[in-house]
Amino acid sequence: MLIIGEKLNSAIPGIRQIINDKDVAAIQDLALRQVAAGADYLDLNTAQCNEVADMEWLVRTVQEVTNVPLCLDSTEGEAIKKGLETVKGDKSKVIINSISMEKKRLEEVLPFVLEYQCPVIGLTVDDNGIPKTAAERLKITERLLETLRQENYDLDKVYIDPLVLPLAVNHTHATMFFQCLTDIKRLFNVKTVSGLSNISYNMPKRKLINRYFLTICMASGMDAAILDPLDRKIMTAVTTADLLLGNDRFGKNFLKAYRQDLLED
Ligand code: THG
Repeated sequence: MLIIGEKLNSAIPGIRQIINDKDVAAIQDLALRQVAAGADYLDLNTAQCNEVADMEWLVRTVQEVTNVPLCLDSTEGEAIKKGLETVKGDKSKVIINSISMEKKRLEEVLPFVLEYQCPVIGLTVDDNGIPKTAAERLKITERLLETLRQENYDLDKVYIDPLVLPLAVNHTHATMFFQCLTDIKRLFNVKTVSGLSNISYNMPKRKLINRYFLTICMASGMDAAILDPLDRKIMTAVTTADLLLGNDRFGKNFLKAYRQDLLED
């Protein structure tokens, strides 16, 4: 499964401070530690700061120390634009996080997806909000994919995020999410992604719930996750689930993680 490291997000209070302080060493340390821990991509979010200017600074600062591809996490066209302009190297590798069927967001961000032909995360939300049922989320997925198809965009580059809602609000939120993942694969054959941690909102033992949720999502066909790669237990769950799901030929990655003493009981 593709790992998108979540740590460089201004919604995390400590990170907001680091971005406001322009603490280059702290950002670069977090970038390098996430990559060393197995992140395939780094998510960058400056929404709680001076979004556009800080996105430019963050992209530059991260790319000074690593070539790992970036996932630009913003709902604002201007921040995505600035991020893309700043990225050096292959811009068509950048994941744009995200578009949706919300009219304003689609109009603002879609042009950059098309200009650079980037992979894109599509949220199952429209101007009526996040639908309550799996069926309605599939309808939005269908409309989003149709919009992209009309623009001759390669649908292999789409990651649909069916959006996790807290279990504490409704005990069916997790099963509905698994249903979305399997249905999106079966009906549309596109990739899926999730941010996971909303599932445990307002519950004790959040990390425990997140970890079990992750493995069921993987078994339901999830292709990518935005998570904290510095959490050894969640990374152990990813490595072990990939082994069990037949995504790890000869157990090569599992054995490598074992030899590096990365697997936690
Ligand atoms: N979907 C998409 N994008 C997203 C989300 C999503 N972007 C934002 C968010 N959800 C995913 N990113 C984060 C980033 C940080 C945390 C949660 C989600 C967070 N981190 C704590 C920390 O680092 O201190 C705790 C980490 C931990 O559990 O160990 O809370 O859903 N498309």
